[in-house]
Amino acid sequence: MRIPFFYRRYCACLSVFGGALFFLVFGFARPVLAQLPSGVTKSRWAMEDPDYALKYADGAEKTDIPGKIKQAADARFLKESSGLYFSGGLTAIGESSNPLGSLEFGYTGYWKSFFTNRVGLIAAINEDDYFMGGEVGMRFQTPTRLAPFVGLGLFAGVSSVTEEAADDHIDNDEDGSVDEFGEEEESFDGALMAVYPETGLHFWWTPRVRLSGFGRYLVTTEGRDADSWYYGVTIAVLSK
Ligand SMILES: [Ca+2]
Ligand SMILES: [Ca+2]
Repeated sequence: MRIPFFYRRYCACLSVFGGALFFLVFGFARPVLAQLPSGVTKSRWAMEDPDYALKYADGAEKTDIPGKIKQAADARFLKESSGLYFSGGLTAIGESSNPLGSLEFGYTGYWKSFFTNRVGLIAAINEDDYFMGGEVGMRFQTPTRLAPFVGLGLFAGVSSVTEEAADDHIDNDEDGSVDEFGEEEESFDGALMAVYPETGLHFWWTPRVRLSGFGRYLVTTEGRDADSWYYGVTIAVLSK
């Protein structure tokens, strides 16, 4: 019996995304998230960092509320730190209702406390489609513990995209039956580039471990039909 394609797709995507999430949490995140977020009980949250510790050696007085807020938010000490990041994400190319699970890893650094750039590798797959390649990007953020950011990135790689084709009166897969249930055609296969604006939020779990969520809009060389949203979560471990 033929398993309905949307069910197969759903399962394939879930397994990729599930695998990514599993790897993210148990492979990379668990050791670095083994401790509670810094500063649960104290507003001087980043005393592990020598620069921060020096700056706030004399903490704000109990009654100095603005001072307390400042030291609880300040993440300017991150300037010139860098390290590895690892992401899991979910995207769908163009009109495909068929999301791809993605994995991404690379290296990122803080040139300024409010400016980062990165270089990385990305692979996204589901049962039918994939894209993989390299990417570079930069982001501007507030130099704070909880930090909204905006950024720009560039992806270059290869991709294969399959679309549903059950209502175009063509036997796309040449199996002798026209527009059978679940018929598909390969709409694209080859080099792919995309630029993307993105936005998201960082949270410093500890002065070294950063969690992020982001949304990107991929504007591809395959035309506006292939543009897509890409959502992901990232963990990064940085040091000076
Ligand atoms: Ca057919
Ligand atoms: Ca067809």
